[in-house]
Amino acid sequence: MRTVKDIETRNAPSEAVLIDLIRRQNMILRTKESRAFTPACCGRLKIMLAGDTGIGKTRLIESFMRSAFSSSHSSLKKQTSDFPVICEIPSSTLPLDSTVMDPSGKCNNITFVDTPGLGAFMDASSVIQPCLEYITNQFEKTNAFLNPNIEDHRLSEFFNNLGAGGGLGHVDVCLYCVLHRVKPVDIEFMRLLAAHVTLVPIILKSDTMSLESVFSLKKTFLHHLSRSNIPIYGFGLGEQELTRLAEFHVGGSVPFCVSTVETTEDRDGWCLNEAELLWRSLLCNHLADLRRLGVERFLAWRTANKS
Ligand SMILES: Nc1nc2c(ncn2[C@@H]2O[C@H](COP(=O)(O)OP(=O)(O)O)[C@@H](O)[C@H]2O)c(=O)[nH]1
Ligand SMILES: [Mg+2]
Repeated sequence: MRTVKDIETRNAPSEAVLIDLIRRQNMILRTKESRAFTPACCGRLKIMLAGDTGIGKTRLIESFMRSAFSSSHSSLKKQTSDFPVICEIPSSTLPLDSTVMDPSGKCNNITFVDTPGLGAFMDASSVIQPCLEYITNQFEKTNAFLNPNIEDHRLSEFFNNLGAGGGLGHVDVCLYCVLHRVKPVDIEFMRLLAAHVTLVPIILKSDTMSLESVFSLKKTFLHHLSRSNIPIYGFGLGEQELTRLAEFHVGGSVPFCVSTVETTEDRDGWCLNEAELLWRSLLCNHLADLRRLGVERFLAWRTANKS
C-alpha cells in the first residue's frame, strides 16, 4: 500500500493527481476528527448488515462487541430459530454507569440488524423483501405520529434539530457486504436498499485475499455501483475519487475491507483491515451526515407514499 511520501520521493508527475487526492482524503479525515463525536456520545444508532450467507456478517457484529468501541463486551446469543430471520442485536458504546436506557431497561444505544444472507432461501426475494419491509415498517411507525399536513421542510428542520441523539428507530446505515466478488443479485439488493437507506459497501474476510485482489475488488465494486446508478455513502469522497484511490492501491476509503481473524497477515505478509476506520467513521466522524441523510430518506419515502 502506498503513502504520499512514497509517491513524492519518486516525483512522478502523472501522480500529482493522486497526491492531491490523498491530501483531500486526509483533510476530510482531519476536519471530521476535529468535530468528531466520541463513541460514548454517538447517541442511538441502528446498523443493518446485508449480503450473502456465510460471508462473515454475524462475525463482524461479534468483533465490534469485542472491540475498543464497545463497552458491552457481551457475547452474541445464538439464534434460537432454525428458520433464518432478521434479528436485532443490542450493543453499547455507553459508559458502564450510563443512565441512558433502551425500552428493555438496558443501557444499549447501538442496534445491529443481522439479516439472513441471500443464500438462506431458494429465492432471493424471500430475503430482500423482509429487509425492505423492516426498514419501511419503521418509517410507517414514525409517520403515524405525524400530522399529514406538516410540510417537508418543517419536518426536516424538526428532525435535524433533534440533534445527534437519533432514536427514531430507523436504520441509520446499511453495511452491504460482499466476499470475493459482486454478483448480479447483490446489485439488485443494493439498488432496492439504496432507495430507503444510506448504503456503505464492505468487503469481508480481507485476510483471504491478496492486496492486489482486494484493490481490484474495490475498483470492480465501485464500477458496478456507478454503472447501476446506486448511490453509496463515500464518507466525503465521490465515486470517481474512490475509484482513483482503489486504482492507486491507497487504502482508507470505501468500500472498506475488513477481517475479523486475529492474525492480520496474508500470503504477502500484509492484510488490509479497515474495520477500525469503519467503526470510527460511522460512530464518530460522519455521524451528523448520516443522521441528515436518514431524515432525507424518510422524507422521500413519505412523499412517495402520500395517499
Ligand atoms: N478467514 C475469515 N473467516 C471469517 C471471517 N469472518 C467470518 N469468518 C468465518 O466465516 C464463517 C461464516 O461467518 P458468519 O459470520 O456466520 O457469516 P454470515 O452468514 O454472513 O453471518 C464462519 O465460519 C466464520 O468463522 C474473516 O474475517 N476471515
Ligand atoms: Mg449470520
